[in-house]
Amino acid sequence: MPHTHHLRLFSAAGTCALATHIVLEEAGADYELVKVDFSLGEQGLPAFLAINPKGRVPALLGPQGVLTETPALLVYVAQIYPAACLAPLHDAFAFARLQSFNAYLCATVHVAHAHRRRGARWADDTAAQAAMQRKVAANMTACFRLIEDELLHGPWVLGDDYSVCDAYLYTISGWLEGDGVDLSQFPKVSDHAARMSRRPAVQAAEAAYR
Ligand SMILES: N[C@@H](CCC(=O)N[C@@H](CS)C(=O)NCC(=O)O)C(=O)O
Repeated sequence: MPHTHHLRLFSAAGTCALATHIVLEEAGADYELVKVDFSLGEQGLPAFLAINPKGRVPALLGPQGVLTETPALLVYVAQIYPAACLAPLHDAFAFARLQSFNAYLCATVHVAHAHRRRGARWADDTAAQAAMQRKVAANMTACFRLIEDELLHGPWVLGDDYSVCDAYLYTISGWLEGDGVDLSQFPKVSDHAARMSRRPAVQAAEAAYR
């Protein structure tokens, strides 16, 4: 089947949208990058809200409409580019494991991280926001202890086969230093990040923000 999926990825530097960006590069997808400038608050302006009323990146615009939420985008790209082998598409249990890993990053780990700079989502009281910030390093450490010991099978997240989970893990593990977490306590995650950073797809995606 010919690829007729011209895609536009709405992304911003230093965000979770890097995961989808890496996966589009891995797939050799036909896409263009649209950068949303957070320093100008573009994510909250009407032009972007017309694309994604959530005011967040990533958003992926394709021929059938806009998709949001990283786990959905990652699986979508893996499914429309099956030849790239970015997900175990024909093994229900392995595919559920992939979804489970991505759901954990999206709903638990990313949200734990967001308490550092986005505490205003949960409390107006500045003292409460500061208290949430002080929990970030401990919560991220606990999340990555679980990833290191239980979830990252090695060498890739799902074991021998590289998948979209790896791009997502790499993206979020890149936030640890800024969150005050020493990555050296997680040797498998550190080694994973080092291997990821050498992949041409990762280098191409990262270069787009420099
Ligand atoms: N659950 C969403 C989270 C998206 C999200 O929160 N993106 C952040 C960047 S990492 C964002 O756009 N923040 C803009 C803002 O809060 O104004 C996903 O996984 O895609």
